[in-house]
Formats: sequence, structure tokens, C-alpha cells
Amino acid sequence: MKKVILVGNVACGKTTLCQRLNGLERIYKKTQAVEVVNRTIDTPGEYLEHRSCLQNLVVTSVEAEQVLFVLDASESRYMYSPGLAAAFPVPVAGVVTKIDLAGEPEVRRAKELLKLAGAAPVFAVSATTGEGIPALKAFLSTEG
Ligand SMILES: Nc1nc2c(ncn2[C@@H]2O[C@H](COP(=O)(O)OP(=O)(O)O)[C@@H](O)[C@H]2O)c(=O)[nH]1
Ligand SMILES: [Mg+2]
Repeated sequence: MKKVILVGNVACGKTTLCQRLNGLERIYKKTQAVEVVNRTIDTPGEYLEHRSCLQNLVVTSVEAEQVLFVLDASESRYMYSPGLAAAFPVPVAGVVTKIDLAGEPEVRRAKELLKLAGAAPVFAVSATTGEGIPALKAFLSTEG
């Protein structure tokens, strides 16, 4: 699997996705600092929400091969500025999470917002049910 860094708001589902990608038991744990789990770098949501911390994400992403912008489909609040992906030194893809909690229009809106932020391709998953996870894993396991 590519070395991945997860970026996204507090509680959007980064840690749960990290656990799912690494085949770990899904246990709630507040992320207080940058954490490396196998080849996944999990980050606190505050790094995206507090704009003065954004540079920490950009610098830390140098360690990764792929950035994932994560967006909760069931939550209308988001912090991705248009074109934000261009600030990162590695490719940025998008993951809409919690699709089990949202309707089709919300999922579509979340995908569009991630595309606007410059993320491509964009996946839609539920870390709870596992829906969409195989496609994301397949993408992360491809070279280049
Ligand atoms: N229903 C549902 N809940 C989820 C999903 N992903 C995460 N959650 C829940 O959302 C909450 C925040 O998740 P967490 O992974 O800690 O978010 P983080 O702050 O981005 O790391 C937890 O209660 C998770 O169980 C999902 O795909 N579906
Ligand atoms: Mg977390």
C-alpha cells in the first residue's frame, strides 16, 4: 500500500478509516498528535481546522506518497478551500466518508467539494459498513 496521509476535519472519520485500511479493530480514540500506523499517517483534525496549523500538514505530507482529503458526507461543515490540493507536494485524492449516514445528494455534494479542492480521484466509503473500501484499497495499492 502507498504511504498515505489522512487530512480532514475533527470527527470526519480519519482514524476509523485508518483502522479500516490497516485491518485493525475499530475503537474510538481522539487523535491528539500525528500518528503513524503501518503506512498510514493519521493527523488531528485541528491541523486543518486551525488555519495556522495547515503548514504542519503540508510539511508532514512530504513523508507520504499520497494525501487523502477526507470529508464526512453527513456533515455540512467543511474546511477545504478551492485548489487547496495544489499546496501539497504529493498527489491528493479524496475520500467521502460516512456514506451510510448520508443520502445520495449529500454524497454527491461532498464529492464535488473534494473535486473543487483539487482532489482526484474521489472515493466514497463507509468505514463502518466497509462499503467502497475495496476500491480505495485497490487505488492505494497501485504503483505510480
Ligand atoms: N456511521 C459511521 N460512523 C463513522 C464512520 N467513520 C467514522 N465514524 C464515527 O465517527 C466518529 C469520529 O470518527 P473518527 O475516526 O474518530 O474521526 P477523526 O476525528 O477524523 O479521526 C466516531 O464515533 C466513529 O465511529 C462511518 O463511515 N460511518
Ligand atoms: Mg482521529
